[in-house]
Amino acid sequence: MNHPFADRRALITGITGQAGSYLAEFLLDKGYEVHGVIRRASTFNTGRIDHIYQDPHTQPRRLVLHYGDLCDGGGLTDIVLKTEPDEIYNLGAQSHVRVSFDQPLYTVDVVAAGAMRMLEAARQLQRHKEVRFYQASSSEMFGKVDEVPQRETTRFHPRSPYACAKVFAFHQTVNYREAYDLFACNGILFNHESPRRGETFVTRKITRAATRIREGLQEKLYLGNLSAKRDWGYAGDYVEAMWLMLQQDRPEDYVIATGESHSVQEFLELAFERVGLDWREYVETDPRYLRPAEVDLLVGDASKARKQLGWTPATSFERLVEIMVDADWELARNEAAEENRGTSAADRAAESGG
Ligand code: NAP
Ligand code: F7E
Repeated sequence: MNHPFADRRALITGITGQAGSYLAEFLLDKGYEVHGVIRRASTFNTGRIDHIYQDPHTQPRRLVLHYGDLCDGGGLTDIVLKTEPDEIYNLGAQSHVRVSFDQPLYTVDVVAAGAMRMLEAARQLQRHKEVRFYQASSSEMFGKVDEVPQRETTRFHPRSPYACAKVFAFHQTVNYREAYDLFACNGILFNHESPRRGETFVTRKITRAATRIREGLQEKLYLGNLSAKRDWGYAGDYVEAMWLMLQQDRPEDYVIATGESHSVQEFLELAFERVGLDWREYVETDPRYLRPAEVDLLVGDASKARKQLGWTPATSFERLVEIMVDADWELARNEAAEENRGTSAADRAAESGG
């Protein structure tokens, strides 16, 4: 099949994460050769991309993985200069806001200095080849919001080490665009979720718990602040916007959001309702999940992206909850079946004196 983008190469940091895995699928579908930076870990961390990683002996290889770390500038530069990508997507991050209060300096190193290391590597590549750069900026930068809804011009008021680090990376991306003429864009993405969301983020924590409780695998769900409101979209929709930003004539920054805001409690209600349970019987609050400073309300205005990129979200809030609950329900049913198989094998062994 002849792909219009078959001669394009992309490099993704954070390819093993939620958004990185959807972006890799999206670019491979378009015909790109995709390179990803992965961290060496003591256990496998490629679960979200195993289904698109071909047999290494198959030629040509369209997905290639490289060991690297956003804390290691030399290694990143080597990867960028070796792979010579047309497009770089910097999605790697310590992305958990609550954890950033426990590990502030590490978070700043990965998120703020890490973005700068990638920008520097891109600047070096640009000396002999044009390259376009996407920075994964975040609605968390708006923090204690100055206006509702938030748009590209809304003042930043970050409320966590993570958000402060993202503000630094945002400004450096603009600075490299202005100082070095690098084609660099910030996508200011509001929360995006999916069945591939990490299990300690609130949406996935809820859908895992609701379905596990339904299948008798768990009794309670402990949460923090239920009144916080977020603009939740589907991660699969949002990666297209990242790509579209790098296909424009001029590099700019864009808000990507649904324009709707819902509370954590609304998410809870819908998720438990889908499995036929009343959340009030199972949810308890635990102060461990509260944050030293909270972001109370986020809702984005993506009209610039709609007008200039032609991008609109395809998945509603209600549908997003359904997609996540249904995927986790299947997982929970499999876990329950596995547990029963384990029990009956043990029963059989006991009966036969084994
Ligand atoms: P995620 O699931 O937490 O994925 C983070 C990725 O970064 C993983 O691949 C992780 O690798 C990698 N990573 C972490 N530390 C690293 C390091 N030191 N060096 C290299 N890679 C490292 O995050 P996501 O939800 O896909 O989000 C993608 C990006 O968008 C992040 O930058 C996030 O901050 C930003 N963002 C997310 C949202 C959202 O709602 N999801 C909204 C706005 C912006 P491992 O798999 O090895 O841990
Ligand atoms: O929290 C509240 C919590 O951790 C959402 C990251 O992708 O999106 C994400 O950051 C809300 C907060 O996501 C629990 O206090 C209540 O108000 O799912 P979250 P986040 O902090 O919005 C932004 C855009 C990013 O850029 C980040 O990388 O839910 N909440 N109880 C809880 N949150 C968690 N995690 N766990 C709870 O038990």
